[in-house]
Amino acid sequence: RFEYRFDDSLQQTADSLARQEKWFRDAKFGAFIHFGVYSSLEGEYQGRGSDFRYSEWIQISAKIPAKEYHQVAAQFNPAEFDADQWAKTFADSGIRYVVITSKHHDGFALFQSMVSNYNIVDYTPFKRDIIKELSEACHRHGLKFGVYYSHAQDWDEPDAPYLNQRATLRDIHPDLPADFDQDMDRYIQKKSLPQVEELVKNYELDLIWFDTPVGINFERAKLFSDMVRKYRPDCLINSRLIHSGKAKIEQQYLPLYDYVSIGDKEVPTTKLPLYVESPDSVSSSFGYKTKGNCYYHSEEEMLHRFVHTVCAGGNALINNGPMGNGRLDPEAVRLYGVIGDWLKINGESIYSSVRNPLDARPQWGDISASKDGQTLYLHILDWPESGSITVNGLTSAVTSAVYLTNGQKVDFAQDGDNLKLMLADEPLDKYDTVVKLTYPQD
Ligand code: FUL
Repeated sequence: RFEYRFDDSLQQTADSLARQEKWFRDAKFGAFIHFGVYSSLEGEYQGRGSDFRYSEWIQISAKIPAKEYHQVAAQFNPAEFDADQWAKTFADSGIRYVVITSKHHDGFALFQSMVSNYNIVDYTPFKRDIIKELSEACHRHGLKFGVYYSHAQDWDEPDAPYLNQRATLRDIHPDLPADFDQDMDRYIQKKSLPQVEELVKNYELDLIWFDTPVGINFERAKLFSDMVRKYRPDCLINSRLIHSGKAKIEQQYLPLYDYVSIGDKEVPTTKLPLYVESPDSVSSSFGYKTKGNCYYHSEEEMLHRFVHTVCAGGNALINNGPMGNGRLDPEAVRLYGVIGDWLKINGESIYSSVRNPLDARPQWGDISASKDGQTLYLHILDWPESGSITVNGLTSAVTSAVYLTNGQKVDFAQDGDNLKLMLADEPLDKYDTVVKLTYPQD
């Protein structure tokens, strides 16, 4: 499934590594939030659009002209939004950072903007700045805070290019003059660059998450990167500033951003040379969706996706789509809670861990390690009927093996680079029983 290809010779810059090490590499678990006008439509508009998997794409999938979408925006009123309650829920689930859509492709901003009045404060009856309230609440609860910003696509701006999968520019902007000449730089100068400036100047951002860089070349990417670095030198930038999720990473672009966002919902399965983050979601959509085709992950799938991502050497940024009334989706909260409860017992195998140092991913599950390499964490995801598992590729002698669940010893026998562990009859954890190996290295 994982199609990303990296070149092992790629090197991140010292600045990027330092920024990552401040908090990002230890955090592992982030909450992604897709919230906006589309949340109130739940994936369907006047009977159209529900077959498309992402509800935040409703303007395109239902071909809603900008003028009509503005009317929906003018009624957007998430009256029950409670930033403190959101942040507390995330923190209680072991989440360490939050990334929310400050402006998705529909062009509507969740923050007060002098650049465009098409924003939550100036355009809706709600009138409150969601980005401000949430950033403050997150920091109060010890969470890092970042924003998603769609810098290239903006369906509200005829000058912005977009991935018009289903609708054309003229479906959305039927009144455009026949000789309209699209000019991306005009859009960047007028809206996306000044809005990014507002974000980095006015909010305490720890991270900025760019997306779908259609038409973004080195020069354009540099404008955004320089703007962020100028005002917030510690703020992390993701690779979708210039690469789409599937693109090949090139060394020359690495100074512009700090870490690699892999494809939507991709779970890395092999160890990766660069630090990555997987934009995953609790469901098949990012925005809240109740109409048409949509499903949620099972508890087991969710936890296993999370563990594989961390063991491959990355963070899992797991999305929830809050509801149009401003409340969190209860099913998302429940799934976060499953990971959170598991982390309360097994957190040391995740936070501050590093990717699997051994050669291959084992059949029975996955492996993470402590930073000093002296501890291996065996995540047994598939409990063996045989009652034992083997670990291959060890380079020194294991001195102890215990279950993280209850601290009890696990019997083992090592023969050179192979270790055999004799397990209990039943898993100690429903989804991932972790065995901690003490593995002294020279
Ligand atoms: C994609 C976007 O088009 C989706 O709507 C979503 O934001 C996802 C994380 O990135 O490329």
